[in-house]
Amino acid sequence: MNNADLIIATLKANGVTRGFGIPSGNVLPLMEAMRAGGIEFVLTAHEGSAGFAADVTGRMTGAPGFCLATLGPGATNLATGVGGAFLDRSPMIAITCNLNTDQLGRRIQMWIDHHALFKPITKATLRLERGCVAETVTHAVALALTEPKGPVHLDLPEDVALAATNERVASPAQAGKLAAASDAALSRARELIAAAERPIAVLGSTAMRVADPSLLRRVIERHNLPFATTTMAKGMIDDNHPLALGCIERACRQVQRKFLRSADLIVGLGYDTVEVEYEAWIDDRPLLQIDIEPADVAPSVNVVHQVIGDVDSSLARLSALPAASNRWDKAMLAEHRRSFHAALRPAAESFTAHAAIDAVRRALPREGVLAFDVGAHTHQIASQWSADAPKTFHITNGWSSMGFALPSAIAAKLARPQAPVICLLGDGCFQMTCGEVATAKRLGITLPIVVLDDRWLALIKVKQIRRQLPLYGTELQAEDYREPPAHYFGVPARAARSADALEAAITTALAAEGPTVIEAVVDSEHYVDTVYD
Ligand SMILES: Cc1ncc(C[n+]2csc(CCOP(=O)(O)OP(=O)(O)O)c2C)c(N)n1
Ligand SMILES: [Mg+2]
Repeated sequence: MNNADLIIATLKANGVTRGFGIPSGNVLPLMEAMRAGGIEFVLTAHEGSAGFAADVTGRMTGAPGFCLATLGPGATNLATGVGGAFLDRSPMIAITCNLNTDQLGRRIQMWIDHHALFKPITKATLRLERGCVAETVTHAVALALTEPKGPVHLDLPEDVALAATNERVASPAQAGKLAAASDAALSRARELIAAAERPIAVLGSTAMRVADPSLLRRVIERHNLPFATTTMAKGMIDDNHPLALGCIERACRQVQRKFLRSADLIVGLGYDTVEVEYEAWIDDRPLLQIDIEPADVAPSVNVVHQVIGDVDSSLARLSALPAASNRWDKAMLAEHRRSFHAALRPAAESFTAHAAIDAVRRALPREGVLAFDVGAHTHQIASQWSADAPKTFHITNGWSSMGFALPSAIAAKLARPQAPVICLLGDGCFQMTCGEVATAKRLGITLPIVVLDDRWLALIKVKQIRRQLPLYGTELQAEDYREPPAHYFGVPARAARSADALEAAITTALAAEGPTVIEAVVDSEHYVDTVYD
């Protein structure tokens, strides 16, 4: 056994089943160990995509996602995906395969200091050295899985990869466990909730990672707490729940802000400010914060109490404390949902982006998974979509990088082959990442790839309009979209110019053997009203 075999055996013992990346000569020892050791290597078109795919694999499987790249430009490309796992807190092992040890630090083709590169975007960046490889990999896995979860980078010189080893595969890593919050902190939290007349809970991206999502629902129902979510927390409790208020700080955010400000207590439940700062929307409302760490807040935020510790433990105990009551009634909440959803869908004669998004929702079965991308469409999708189950709604909102949707959809489909999965992305994101259409083709996965063809980097166009700047440099294409090509890399492409045509095309694509590109030619003018209102 060489060290590359040992690394792969150790990752396998920790539940890793596949890794995403692009090889070079220096990567071949690790890839060969993957082939022989039974961890699937998935070739992507860009290392950034490998990072995003690993991020979503980590979110969906519970084991760290795994991505690998060569040195220098492979590492810098990979960094875009690794940064996502860092800010969005997904467990990940990212390995760069380097020159031989005696070449490190010299002026040699492709070499840069990987540890300096990865330091600001990982929980740790470690060098793999002979004699302590199993220990280092096991430590890296434990660290990646310990809250706050995140990426750990490992640098593997080629001579180390190829060196024979006597080390044994270590037993699976034990993730560290956060201390539980005190009982006193929880009873004070319960007192505040019980004293409030109009409390509202806001679920955020820490809540997305709780081990037992049903605890969130138990707390909400126990204390009759209306709840809103951030973009990433959608689906943790059914969006159609009678206490649901919908997503905040996305399309029609002013409607949501107004409602939130009618609360006399905001309960941040696993709310991570990386998605949006409290001060953006909370005004002077008192904040009860329940999370793994004290929130980063501006001095203006009125934090009245904090319950800091393992969130599963806090939720379990809060849901067992005596039920609180308040003045909310379900009819009021239902009326709020109705008016919010009406505002999101301004009437138009044309085929609007919002109508396209509703068509995608209708075509995707309830248990289906959506992976989507970053742009004005993100705002519209986040507010409009109804997510019914945990881990069915994948986006990056901490990192917010374009190019997330397609590799994430691929990873989601590989992680849950039985689930219908749809990729939904803007035309700008498609241009950035369309090489991954070939990846989906090679994998032979059923995957409708729905592109919202609005001819603009619409989010930035909206910002130009808001700032009264001329539209400059944000138009992707001056002429109207024509028919799409017959195929991209052998993947059939279709156009959809109405909601019905889109729904039908997706239904067909979900029954096809491989991926399908569906270009929805939409009018996104309404973003000027609905996005950043
Ligand atoms: C890697 C990266 N580059 C730039 C941005 C800034 N940005 C955010 S959204 C966006 C436009 C995306 O365009 P498109 O995919 O067409 O979506 P639309 O806004 O039209 O819905 C840009 C350039 C980003 N978030 N990530
Ligand atoms: Mg666009």
